[in-house]
Amino acid sequence: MPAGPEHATEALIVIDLQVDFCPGGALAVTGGDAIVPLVNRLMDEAFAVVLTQDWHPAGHLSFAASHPGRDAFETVEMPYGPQVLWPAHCVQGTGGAGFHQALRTDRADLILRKGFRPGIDSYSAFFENDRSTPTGLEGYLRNRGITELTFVGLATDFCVGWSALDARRLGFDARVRLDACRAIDLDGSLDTALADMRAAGVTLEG
Ligand code: VGL
Ligand code: ZN
Repeated sequence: MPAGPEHATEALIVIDLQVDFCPGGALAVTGGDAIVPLVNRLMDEAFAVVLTQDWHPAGHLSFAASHPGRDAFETVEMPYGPQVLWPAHCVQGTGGAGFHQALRTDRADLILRKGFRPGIDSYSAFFENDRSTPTGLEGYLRNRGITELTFVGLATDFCVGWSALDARRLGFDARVRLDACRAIDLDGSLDTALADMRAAGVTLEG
C-alpha cells in the first residue's frame, strides 16, 4: 500500500547496498546481502526512498594501494583527519559499484553518489569526511519537506552511522533499523558507533 500524505515527511535512506559490500565483494560485510528482502519491504511503507551509492574513482585516496607500504584496515592521517585505508572498492562503473541485484532500485526517488572526489572519502550521505563539504542531500530533503529519516544498509558502523549522526546534527529525526543493517566491526567500531548514535538521539530499532 502506498504511504499516505500523513507520512509525507518521512524518508527511507538506503545506504550503500552495493555488490562490493556483499559477500564475494571487494569489501564484503558479513551478511550484507541478507538485509535485502527486509529493505525491499520497508520501501513499501516509505513516502520517499533515497539510495546512496559509494562511487570512487580508481586510485581513490581511501584505498590502501594508494599508500605504498600501508595495508588495508590501517588508519592514516589525512589533512581532514584520521582515515581507515580500505581495499579498492566501489570503483565507478565497475560491477562491484552496482547495487545488489535484488534491491528494488525502481522504487528510488533519488540515487545519491558520494566519495567521487579523488582526495577525500565520504562515509556520510550528507558530508564528506571533512564533515563540512556537503553532498547536497540536506537541501534535497528540506526542499521536499522531509524531516524524519530512517536509515538502513551498509555498514552500520561507517556509512550508516556517520549518516545518522549528521542527520541529527542537521536537526532531522533519525532512526536506524539495525535489523536492516550489517556492520564491518573494525576494532570495536560497532560498539562505538552505537554509543555515539544513542548519545546523539538516534533511535535504534530492530
Ligand atoms: C563504507 C568503508 C568504505 C560503507 C564505504 O559503506 O560503510 N565503508 N567505504
Ligand atoms: Zn568507500
